[in-house]
This record gives sequence, C-alpha cells and structure tokens, in this order.
Amino acid sequence: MERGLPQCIGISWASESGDSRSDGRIAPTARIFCYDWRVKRFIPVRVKHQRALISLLLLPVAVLQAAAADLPKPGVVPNIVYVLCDDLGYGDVHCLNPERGKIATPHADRLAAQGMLFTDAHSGSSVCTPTRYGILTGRYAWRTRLQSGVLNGDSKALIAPDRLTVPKLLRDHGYATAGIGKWHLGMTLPPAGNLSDVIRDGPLTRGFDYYFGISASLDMPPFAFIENDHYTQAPTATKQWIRKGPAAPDFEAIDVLPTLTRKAVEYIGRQAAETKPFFLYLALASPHTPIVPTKEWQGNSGLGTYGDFVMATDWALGQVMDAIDKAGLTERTLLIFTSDNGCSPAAGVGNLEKQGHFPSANLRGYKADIWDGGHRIPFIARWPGVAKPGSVCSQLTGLTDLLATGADIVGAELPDNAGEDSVSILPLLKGHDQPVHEAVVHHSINGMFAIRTTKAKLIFGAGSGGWSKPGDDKAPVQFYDMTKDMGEHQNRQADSSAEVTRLTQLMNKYISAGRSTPGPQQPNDVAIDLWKKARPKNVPGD
Ligand SMILES: [Ca+2]
Repeated sequence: MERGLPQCIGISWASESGDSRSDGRIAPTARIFCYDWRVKRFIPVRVKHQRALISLLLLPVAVLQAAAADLPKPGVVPNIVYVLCDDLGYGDVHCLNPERGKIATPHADRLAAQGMLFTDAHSGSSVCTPTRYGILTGRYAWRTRLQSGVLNGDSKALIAPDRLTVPKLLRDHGYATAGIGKWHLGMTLPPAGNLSDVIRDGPLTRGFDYYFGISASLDMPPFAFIENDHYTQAPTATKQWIRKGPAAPDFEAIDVLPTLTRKAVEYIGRQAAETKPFFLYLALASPHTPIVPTKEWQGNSGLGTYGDFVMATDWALGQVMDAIDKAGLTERTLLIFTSDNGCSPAAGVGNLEKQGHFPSANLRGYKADIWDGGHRIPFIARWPGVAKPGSVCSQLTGLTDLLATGADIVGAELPDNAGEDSVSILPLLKGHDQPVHEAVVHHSINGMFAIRTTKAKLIFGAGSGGWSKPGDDKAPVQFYDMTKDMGEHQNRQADSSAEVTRLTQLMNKYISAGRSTPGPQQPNDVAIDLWKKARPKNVPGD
C-alpha cells in the first residue's frame, strides 16, 4: 500500500453515545483504529450502527482510507497558535532591533532562530480594533462602519454574524478553536451584576469553541473576566485603570497577563490528548496600558515599567513555547508571534529613547500613526519542516493574511465574499522569496489611508494621521521610496507624479472593488471616503 495513507488494523467497540433512533434507543457506535503512516500512530474512526460496521469489515482497505480521510489530520495540518501582543513595537523585539533595542526578549529571539523572521509585516491599522477585525476576517476594517478609532468595552459586535472568520474556517476543517485574551471586537453585554445573564454576539458566535478573556483593552471597563459567554464574577464593583467603570470585585489588572498565560498553557496541555488539530488565538493585553508588570519583573529591564512589561510579555511567549514542547507538539505546530500595532507613546517613548531604547527602531512614528512606526510590527513564524530555522523574509505581508493562509494550509477555497484582503503567506513560509501582495493598505487612528507596494508608499494626506506631531510636511500627499528611505524622511511626491497617479488609481480600485485580491466585486458596508472630507486640490490620479 502506498505510504502516506492510513491503514486499518483493528476494531474496538466504544460505549459512547450514538444516534437516537426512532424507537428512542441509542444506536451503538464503534471505533475502527487505523494506522496512519504520516503521523506514525493509530487514529480512531467512528462508525455508527453494527450493521454498517460489519459491512465495513468486508470492504477493501481503500474504503477505510476514505473514511479516515474525512477526519482531521494531525501532523498533516498543523496546530496553529497565534500569539498577538498589544502595542508591542517593532523595535521592542531585540532580534529586530539589535543596535537600538535595549530590552531583552530571549523567547522571541529564540523563536526567530527556530523559524522565520518577517521584517516588512504590517497590521491592517495602527490601532487595536481594526487590526483584530482584519486578522480574524481577512478583510480591512475600513470596509465596515469603523472608519476611525476603536470600539469601547461595551460596543456592539463589529464582525457580521455571517462573515467567515479564521476560527470558523478552521473549525469547518476539523480544528478545535479557542480564543484567549483581549477581544475588543464588540459583544452584547448584559446589564452589570447578574452572573446568569448570557453575553451575546461574542467570540463563541464568531467561530470559537472556547473563550476566556476580557471584552476590550485592559484600560477599558468592564474590568472582568469572561469565560465562554458569561462573566466569571459579576462586575458589581467600580474600579479604574485610566478609565473608570464596572469591575468584578476580585479583578486586578496586574493579574491579567499571568492569568491569560496560564489559561493558554492549560488549553495546549488539554489539546495534546486530542486527535483534533487546534487553533489557539492568544491575544495578550500587554504591553498596552495600564503598564502593570508583576513583582518578579519589576526593575528587570533597567528602563522602567514598560521595559519590564515587555519582558513579562516575552516570558508569556516562552511559557507557550514550553507548553507546546512539553505536549510534544512542536513539530506539528505553526506558532506565530506578532503585535496589533506599534508601540504607544503612552509607554513613555521619549524617556525610553533617552535611555537608548527605540521602540520603533528606525521607523517614523508610533501607534496610531500612518507612518510605519504605527503599523510595521514584529512577526515571527515557526513551523518545523516548513519554515527554515533562522530565516528572514523581507517580503511585504499583512495581518489580514491569516485567513487565506489558513485556507491554503487546509486546502480550502475561500468563497468570493470572504477574505477580500487576504493573501496566503504559505509560499513565503516554504521559502519562495517572491512578492505575494500587489500592495497593502495602511489605515491610521484618524482614518488616514496609505497604500504600499514593495518599493513605494503613498500616504493620502499630510502629517501623521495619528498622535505624533503633524511634522513638517505641508504637501497634500506623502510619497516615500521605502527601499532607500525606510524612515520616511524625504517626501518625493513633487517629482513622482506618475507613481502618485498610479497608486491613487490602485487605491481607488481597491475601494470600489470591495477587495484588494482578485475576484468578483464585493460591497463595502458603508461609503468609503479616501480623503476623509479633507481632499486636497489638484491631486493627480483621483
Ligand atoms: Ca493595540
């Protein structure tokens, strides 16, 4: 028989429940154990009804292979663990910023040594909510009602109920799915105070089998843990971490990072005993404000509490790596470590830079900005046997790419109305060093747009589009040659009119097509204003 196909070698009866029959009794089920050469172990195939089982015994092995083929294939499709940091800057990860970074991140550095380090990866936005929408749906959030800013802790759900998400896709292909951590994509919260009230429109309704975490940022009420669709403790108290609001009496911000880490480690341990592959979306709430490293991390960086909190966040990654190793899953797990946007000025960037630590490395700007410091983010992927250890990928990628990448991994074709801005990075992971994107779109907190190709970047407006001082640029648009001027210091718009015209037309096409990938036109949820009502005069190509 051909190696690579499962081979039936034995049978055992199982006492687990089967289907209810018309006479009210439960039909027996059985398990056939097949040996799968690909994973070098036995895998169970459930068979319903005794008669069907007898028939199966008489069938050629090929039929049993087909039955087993319907099962998830651990070892063939990988587990996917996605660790998303909150506001971790490109330059905060030491291996990305060895000369101007002063914070030790040994676990991220180790992950890069074992996998592939991406140097030109971008979050879909320079702030939290829109980036998270893009990660889970493969579609830019500016196609939704959210044209600027972020949601609050009690906002309504941003992801439409019928939209394909990464966990829905993977669950449809046999994965167990878990979301642990900061959601920040809206949910319908009950009035505070009643533990029996169900939380609606949250992660369980968007593809996750299991959820544990907080509704939004760690400085946004309600300050309470949610497990699946209930609070673990009702938010009957009032507390304040920057913002003031309802809080569970036992909830303390300082406990959140260790709690989320423990939950993730426990989940990985539980899944190790299962035959299903799993997808774990671990959205840490750090090193976002409130900056609350636990006692064992306080003072360790020598740079202040932000540096300590980054080290604690790196420790959390290390815990996840150790849990994967301990479970024996390293060889069949794709582990991704990234961040939802750049370092926030709230980290005290001026003070950090005075001490020699540059959280945006050589990039311009920080969180919220349209410049690269806002959205070029750390991105490291480890997948033994696929991504070459210690490799570096300098191709342009986006966090919206997870959906298409997941589809590529499981061999699924995305429907026309899903993943409109998502491109598979699987070829890059396999070492094919060619562009996968024609262009990616950036979006700032104020709603300013930019479009980026491998070589060039066109910003549709003047200034940062975010919190950094507007800068000295009074021109209507900003055009930078990213191959020579990664720090975006020299605006070449005046002598690049042909390229400004071309990129403006491309951006308008991406808007009107409802997608930036090939495929039939799709509707945006609202009308999109490229210039945010501040359209300058005499812009070519518009
Ligand atoms: Ca963030």
